[in-house]
Amino acid sequence: MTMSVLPSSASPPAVSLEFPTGFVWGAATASFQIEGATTVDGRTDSIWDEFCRRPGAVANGDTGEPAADHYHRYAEDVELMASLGLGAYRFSVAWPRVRPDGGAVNEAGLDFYDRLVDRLLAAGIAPWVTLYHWDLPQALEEAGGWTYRDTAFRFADYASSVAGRLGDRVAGWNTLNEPWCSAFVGYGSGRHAPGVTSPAAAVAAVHHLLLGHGLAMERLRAEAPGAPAGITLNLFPVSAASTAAADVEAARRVDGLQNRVFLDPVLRGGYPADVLTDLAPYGLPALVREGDLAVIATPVDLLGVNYYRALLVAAPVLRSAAPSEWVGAEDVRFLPSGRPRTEMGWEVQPEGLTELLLRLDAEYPRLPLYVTENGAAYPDSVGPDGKVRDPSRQAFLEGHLRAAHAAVAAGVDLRGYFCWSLLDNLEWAEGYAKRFGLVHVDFETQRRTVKESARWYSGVVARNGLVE
Ligand code: IFM
Repeated sequence: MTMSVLPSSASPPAVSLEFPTGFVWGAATASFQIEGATTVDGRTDSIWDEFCRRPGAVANGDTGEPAADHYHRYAEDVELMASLGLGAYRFSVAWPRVRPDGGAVNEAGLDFYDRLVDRLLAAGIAPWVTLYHWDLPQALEEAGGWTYRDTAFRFADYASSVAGRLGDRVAGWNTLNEPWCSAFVGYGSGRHAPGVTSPAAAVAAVHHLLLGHGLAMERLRAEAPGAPAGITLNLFPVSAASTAAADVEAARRVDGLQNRVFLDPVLRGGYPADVLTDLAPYGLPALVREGDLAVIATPVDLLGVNYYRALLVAAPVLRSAAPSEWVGAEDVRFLPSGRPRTEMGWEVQPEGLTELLLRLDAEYPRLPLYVTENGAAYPDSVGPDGKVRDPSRQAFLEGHLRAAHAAVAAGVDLRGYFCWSLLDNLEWAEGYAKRFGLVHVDFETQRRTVKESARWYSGVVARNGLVE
């Protein structure tokens, strides 16, 4: 009798981590971060144009010019997407192009997105539109911005203009991108435009952004009934650094401000009771008028999840009066968990994505989820051989796709994944130095170079998943 023994060097059989049929594979960008052409075809200033002019507000004095000059190079960029085999492209529309100064519709501004959408469709790429990725017309800010209730209604009018023109071709809609940043970073810590540092203003912005979301949902339902629509939130698993009551309380506050203050109104029709109490000193209960919560809870077809990392939270040790994003919990501490960090200083925590998706599925059931952003900045450069070798980004993406797959395997209704970002771009107050792209951009020459991680991601897209 003979026995066959596998040689010790034999590799185990390949295991496929396939995603569900019809899974959407894409990449994402945002208007102000890539378009440039800030004064072209009738566009007027957004709050970010104004903010970039403030000395010291943005690293290196960087501005929205030229960004990746996508406004003029969109055809080349669509070709790049097609060459990578992407199935979808999530981009945002610039409000100050479509309604300059927040006023009348500017057809020339809409024409740009019309051309982009048609070009995408011709390349077999599904257009996913975000209506608001932070570029509020400066004129509306001067009238009160998101602290002013009327801005929510102006946003709905703008949403109608976009849906009326593009609604016959768009595959999916996000009303707002990361209202946490717009409210708490824009009006709380002031690290982002419009650079206001007022806790009460931040809280007013939360409610008016949510109201704007609900009003825009109603307009999307009317003007673009065929395509799924929802909101995109930047969500974080939050854990307490210890079981000490003060740390547990700090984690509750952070989870409330970061996650539940947005999730619950949209998906459950009301602010969480503890958050309402926490934010009462800053005026939240008084902002909520009759009927607002029903509008905000207009049913969504999807939740967009932007995931970058998890938060480990501890109670404050010192009190300071510095402006903060953490309204009412200003001096909360965020502790490192000892993982490697990206160029943003953010720890790489792929398992947090599984945890987050499982939590959303458990607490807000039957809701289709899309990862609308996930990615990492690393200090990439073009080598002498013309290649951009970025193994850290590839490892980051692979880890997070495995984590997403683990959630799918556990039964989560995850329907898509958009890598942040298609192109290197203006990383807001960090300027152009932080490169998140799958495609490297030389901002002097505007030359695009496909990074090695993009070639790898292209293979994942082609196989509808990973192979190990
Ligand atoms: O670049 C941003 C994007 O605009 C919103 N989500 C996070 C990204 C990385 O910071």
